[in-house]
Amino acid sequence: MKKPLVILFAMMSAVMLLAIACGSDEADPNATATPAPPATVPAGDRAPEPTAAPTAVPATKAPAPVGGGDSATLDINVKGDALQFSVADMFATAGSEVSVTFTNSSSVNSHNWALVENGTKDAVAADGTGAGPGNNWLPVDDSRVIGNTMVLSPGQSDTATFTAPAAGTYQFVCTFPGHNFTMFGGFIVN
Ligand SMILES: [Cu+2]
Repeated sequence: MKKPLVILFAMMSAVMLLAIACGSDEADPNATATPAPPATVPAGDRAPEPTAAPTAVPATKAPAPVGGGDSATLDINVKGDALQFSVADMFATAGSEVSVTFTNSSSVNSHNWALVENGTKDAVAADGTGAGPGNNWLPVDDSRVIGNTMVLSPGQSDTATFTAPAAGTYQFVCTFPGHNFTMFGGFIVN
């Protein structure tokens, strides 16, 4: 009777050990096996794509710097026969090549368009009056004048081309004698 009991205990303990072992085995695989596959599979699938992408990116970045110099075309007119420009402010980007086309649609007045340092429009116009119509009513080789059109008779147009100066506020003005007091605006460089 003793031997069968020992065997029975041995069998019972073996079953318990199996149950414990199986119980712990079932808990571990569920915890570790499930997260593992998703983490490895996508990594393997995505691996080839990043390798191809870096090759294509430098190719697209290369053309961009080629067109580095900005350019802008601005149009401005007058308000009929009034001594006023058609716009109050104009805008440009520092260092860009700017073309300002000024059309004088007045039927009676002559005008010009000049870009000058901020706060100098009246002084430049006064000196322009001294320079006379032969110089487009503008002082010659004056550092305050950044760009300008010719003096335009009614119906004419002309384009002033210049490099936009450093960021800041400047003025545009008509320097035909007497016009500078009402015929001007702000030129903002960003
Ligand atoms: Cu004018």
